[in-house]
Amino acid sequence: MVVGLLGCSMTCSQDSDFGELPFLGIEPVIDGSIDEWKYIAFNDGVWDLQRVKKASWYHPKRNRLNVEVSEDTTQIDLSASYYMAWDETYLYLAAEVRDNVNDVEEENHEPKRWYYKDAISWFIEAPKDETAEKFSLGDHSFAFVIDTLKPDYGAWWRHGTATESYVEEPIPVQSVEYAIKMNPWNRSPADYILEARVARSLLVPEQGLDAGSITSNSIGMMIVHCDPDGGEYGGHLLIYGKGDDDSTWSEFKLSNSSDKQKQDSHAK
Ligand SMILES: [Ca+2]
Ligand SMILES: [Ca+2]
Ligand SMILES: [Ca+2]
Ligand SMILES: [Ca+2]
Repeated sequence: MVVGLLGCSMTCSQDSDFGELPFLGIEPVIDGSIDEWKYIAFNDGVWDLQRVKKASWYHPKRNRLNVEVSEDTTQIDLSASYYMAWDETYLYLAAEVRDNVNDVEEENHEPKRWYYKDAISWFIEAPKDETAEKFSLGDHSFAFVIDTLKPDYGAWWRHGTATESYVEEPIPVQSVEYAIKMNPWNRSPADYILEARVARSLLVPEQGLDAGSITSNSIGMMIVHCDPDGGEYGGHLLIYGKGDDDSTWSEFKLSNSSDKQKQDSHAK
């Protein structure tokens, strides 16, 4: 639907309205450096609050950056580039982030409360459908807390099943790998690179579709980037969507793995 409006000149398909997630022909090492695949992945530049404000899905109550008393009120204190790709086994998810405060502790901590901590979550509906749902079957959130101690809740999965919505649990350890590199540019101790991969088998509903059937389909996607900076609910960048209603998430296509020509052009 709206992805063609995002100005994603680098990786958008020429002949459709979809954003397109490239197929990775290499197997990245999940180590917090994304140089080996960032130039192949989908990326549409740097996002911050100023850019989100101009997007069609912007809502001031949901999209906000807290400016705490101790912070420089003239500065945007969070900006990020996101990278996404896939192969037969995994979705690859990464971000390069400039931040001013690393904040992963909170008074009312619960494992599922990644949204009260520095965290990035990719909301994915697979396959994308036309029904407005909130974490029913096919809806997923893969959230990564930017805590280098990698606690049990550091990689979190909110999803739906055939009978339940808002199932909250850690991403099964055998289905996820992630790495966080702090201060990668020697600019701020709160800057980070997140590199992750999640097994696509998690996207397969308990019944119905098999793993292969989503390769030719489109997925819905939204990114939620949380930045509390010591505040309560804190800052949230919502990108490509408006919230838990999956009908607001933007549509992305998983590019055809055999389309080598397109991969080559992405790599340039
Ligand atoms: Ca890497
Ligand atoms: Ca911040
Ligand atoms: Ca839906
Ligand atoms: Ca932060």
